[in-house]
Amino acid sequence: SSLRVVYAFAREMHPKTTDIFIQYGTAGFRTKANLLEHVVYRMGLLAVIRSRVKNGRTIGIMITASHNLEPDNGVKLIDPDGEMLEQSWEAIATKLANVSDNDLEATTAEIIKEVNANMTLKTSIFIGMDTRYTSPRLAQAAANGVMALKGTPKEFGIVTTPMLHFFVKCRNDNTYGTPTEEGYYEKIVGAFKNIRQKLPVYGNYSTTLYVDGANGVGGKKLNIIKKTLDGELDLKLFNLGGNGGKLNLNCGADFVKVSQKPPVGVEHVPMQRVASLDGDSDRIVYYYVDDKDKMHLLDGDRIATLLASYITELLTASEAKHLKLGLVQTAYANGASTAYITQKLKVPVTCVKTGVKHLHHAALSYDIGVYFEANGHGTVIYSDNAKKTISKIAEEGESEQRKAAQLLLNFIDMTNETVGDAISDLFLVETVLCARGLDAEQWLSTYDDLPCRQVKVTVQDRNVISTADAERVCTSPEGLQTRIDELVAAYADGRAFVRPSGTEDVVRVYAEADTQQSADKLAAEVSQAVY
Ligand code: 16G
Ligand code: ZN
Repeated sequence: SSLRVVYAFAREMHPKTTDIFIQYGTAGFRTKANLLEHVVYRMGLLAVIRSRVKNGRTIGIMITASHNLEPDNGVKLIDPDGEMLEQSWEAIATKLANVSDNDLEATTAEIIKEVNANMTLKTSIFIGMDTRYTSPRLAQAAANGVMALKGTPKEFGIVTTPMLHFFVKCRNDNTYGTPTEEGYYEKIVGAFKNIRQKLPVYGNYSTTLYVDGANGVGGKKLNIIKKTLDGELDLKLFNLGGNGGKLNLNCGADFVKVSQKPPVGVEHVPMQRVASLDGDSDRIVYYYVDDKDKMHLLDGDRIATLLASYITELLTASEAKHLKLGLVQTAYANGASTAYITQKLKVPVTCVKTGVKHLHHAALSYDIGVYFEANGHGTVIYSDNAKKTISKIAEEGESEQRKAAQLLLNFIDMTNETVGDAISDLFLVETVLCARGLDAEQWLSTYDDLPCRQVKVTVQDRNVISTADAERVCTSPEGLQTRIDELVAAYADGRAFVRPSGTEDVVRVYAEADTQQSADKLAAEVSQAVY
């Protein structure tokens, strides 16, 4: 049969050359790039099957290893509404990725039967990639997999991860936008310009923004956007991948957040706010360096509180207060941010397990759900009911109400609701800072973060650690949680937890306390207990 030819082709073109087991983790498959070609080819096959289970709606394949260093790469699938692949399919993906070349044909047939895919449906698969030198070859393997099952691949070349999510969503729901890079700029940057016309610059807000592009794709795209801006924002871009700058190396959002140090490659002007993106541009954190050379971090928690408080203000002004706004965080959220949100902003908070899919899912239960990981991945999602209500007020409300609702509509358009998006989030943050006339120091002064420390511990088998209650409680090995409780009890404002990483073979330890010294010490003690 023609499928026979397909599998013979796979063996020749994209053979499985390793016996190392690979798992579809928190953000897809991720490992050394040279171990991935057969995996990506097979994800091409799986994307077509997935699309045919979804009535031929478009599925996305993104080639990226996000904030990891250059030698790594990865692949993840995007579901029709621009969301992460449905969790129940992760096991199917893992199975398909690990079978031998000899068993590929039978396993593919089995999966098709199991999920009941109608293989006669026409299907198009969107493929995007980050800037890694191994990405084009992997994107080609994905396209070959798609064609092998008679799907039509559409390659977008180098795009940010959130752009590909946006394209997939638009392709399946044209009311959301146009599935092209231009369509993305038109919607998101267009809304930003629109809102700037309504909210003039005032107070301490300055339109100058420095950006650390992590030598990845996000900076390159901001360079395109920069040319279309007309004084609304004066972007000064660093780490764009030239001058020998290496992807994510000592720069980018993950480096800044975890090491609590400013990135290399960025010119530092005291008090100047800087936005730092990660390698595929789905994370963003802000920071500034003060006149004593001390760095101050404004992480995902800060961005979440800033956005939530502004949306609340607009909801009140538009008298749409009955819409329920809520915030979703993980255990990594700084305790001070949670206290601020619940006590000062009076916004309900849900805590979930690490990983965007968990946050996104929990955010769906609010009319307006703001979700952010402390590491800078997050967005805002609006229910149909919320959008309808706000649109109606924007048309029919009293003058002041109408104005607020119209701003809110622009705010919604600026938001990439499919997934956390550094570029979209950057425009959202800049809008709120401008609306409130804030500089970075004032933004930081909203509340005081508790000093914290993150470390990783290498153990023989990270899977001996299990957790419950959104990773805040360690349920095995026995006795570890009791030990952590004892250690924590010795510190003022102490809190700590351990969890197995979903992306690396390590155990992660997080600790916070009233001073940096204490947080560091607590983290070290808990690490010791993990060994
Ligand atoms: C992935 C997740 C990110 C999470 C991180 C945790 C997505 C798109 N990305 O990068 O949300 O914070 O994993 O990594 O879900 P860890 O399990 O190694 O700590
Ligand atoms: Zn990323």
